Amino acid sequence: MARILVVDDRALNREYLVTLLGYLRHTLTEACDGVEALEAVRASPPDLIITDIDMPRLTGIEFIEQMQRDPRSANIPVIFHSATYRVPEARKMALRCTAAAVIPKPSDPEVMISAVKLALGESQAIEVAPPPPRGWNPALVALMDLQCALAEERDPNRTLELICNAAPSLIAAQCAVLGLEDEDTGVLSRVLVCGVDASAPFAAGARVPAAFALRVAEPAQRRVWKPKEGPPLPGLPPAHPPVYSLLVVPLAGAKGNCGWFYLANRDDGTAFTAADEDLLGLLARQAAMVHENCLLALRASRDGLTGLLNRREFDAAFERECERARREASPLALVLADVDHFKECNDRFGHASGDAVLRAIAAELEKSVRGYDQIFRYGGEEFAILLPGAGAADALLRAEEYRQRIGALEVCWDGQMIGQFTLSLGVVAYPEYGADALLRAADLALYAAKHGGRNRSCAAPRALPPHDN
Ligand code: GH3
Ligand code: MG
Ligand code: MG
Repeated sequence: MARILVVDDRALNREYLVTLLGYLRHTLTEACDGVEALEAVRASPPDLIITDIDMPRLTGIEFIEQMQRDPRSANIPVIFHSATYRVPEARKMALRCTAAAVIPKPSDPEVMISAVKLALGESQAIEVAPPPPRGWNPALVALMDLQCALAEERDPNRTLELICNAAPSLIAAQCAVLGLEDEDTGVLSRVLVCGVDASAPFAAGARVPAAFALRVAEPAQRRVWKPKEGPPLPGLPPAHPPVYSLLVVPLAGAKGNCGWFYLANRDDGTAFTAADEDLLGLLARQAAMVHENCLLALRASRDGLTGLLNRREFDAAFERECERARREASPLALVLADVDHFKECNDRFGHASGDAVLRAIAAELEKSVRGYDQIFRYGGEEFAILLPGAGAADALLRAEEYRQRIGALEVCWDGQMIGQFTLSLGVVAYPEYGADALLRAADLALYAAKHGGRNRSCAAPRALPPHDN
């Protein structure tokens, strides 16, 4: 029996295929995205791959492209098991794949079984994609399919990717580009692309050319078409692939435009229609809403002055990390850091200078924490650092490094040096202290550092007062 690799980011979809094909006595392995799938293929090439298209990290199309570049796996047959709105794109890709079939989700078990038999050379004829039920508009089916996928997606970044990736299939175009702009500076904060090289059109951190910005702003210029015999459309960045038909819409959020979304080169070579514009406008409104919600969530989790994660985020992360440490029986360290004699700075130079100092210290600390460690603004001039996997001795070394870096920091404000600052730090670790006692122990350690003369790191006392444990 054959070895079949099933690639899908949704467990339910994998389970369906594993159960269905398991009955036919095939041996099934699973991967939940393109990266995992590539690793699985390299470790042991299967006889057949059934892959989803929209997946995090590496899409099904990118996975197959990479896999086919390797001669050892170039001839493995592939079945795309794809959301309806990605089917046109998958069909294009299928033309380049070995013995590929494209089956829209949700798939009929019989259709899937015949596709597998055909791909494995066990049968000849196959009806791969049944026509959509009579009376149903395929574009409507595809749109409903996308809406279902969006409704299930919790990760806002993935939601934006889904919207961007769906657009060229829904409106039959060569490529889609979605740009998110910083609301204050107008600089591109993020660019998503589908069907075009990510580096080609617009780079994050750049500004769009004035002529393009005008198209976004002017409703009359949002749909343009030029005959293919003539020069392509002007006003796009120099590295942009040639464009003959363009449809661009703004991402209209509640507080104004937060970017734009365009499709280039309608598949049939004609101009984009008013209906295309309505549909892209609908997707753009959804993208704008997701983006705005994302910004709101980001703001709710960050401290306004320093930009560090705030106290509420600390409480949640602390609980999560304690739980993980307990479950995995791994250490977890907590460092509390308090700026020494900070009040004097406010008193001497004013509150605004104090704010600048806190920002500078926070930025330096943020640069100092490593890998999986997380820093939070715990209170006024206090910071908390969570170090998963670190024991007390390691954390004490890290605390000393924070202390030295802050001690070496020279803070200027309003053109004048307002001096150097020192930190007192309290260090504790699980499992020396139980999760319930960690915070109190860190407080006591910090207290010991203050009373020991400040500008130092102290470990927690060996035993807490009895009522704390
Ligand atoms: P110690 O070495 O004992 O920690 O002395 P300290 O002066 O740092 O401690 P204290 O608790 O007496 O004072 C903390 C000061 O931090 C008082 C408060 O106004 C100031 N502070 C807290 N949050 C902020 C802030 O966001 N901006 C500014 N400018 N000051 C703040
Ligand atoms: Mg202080
Ligand atoms: Mg304090």
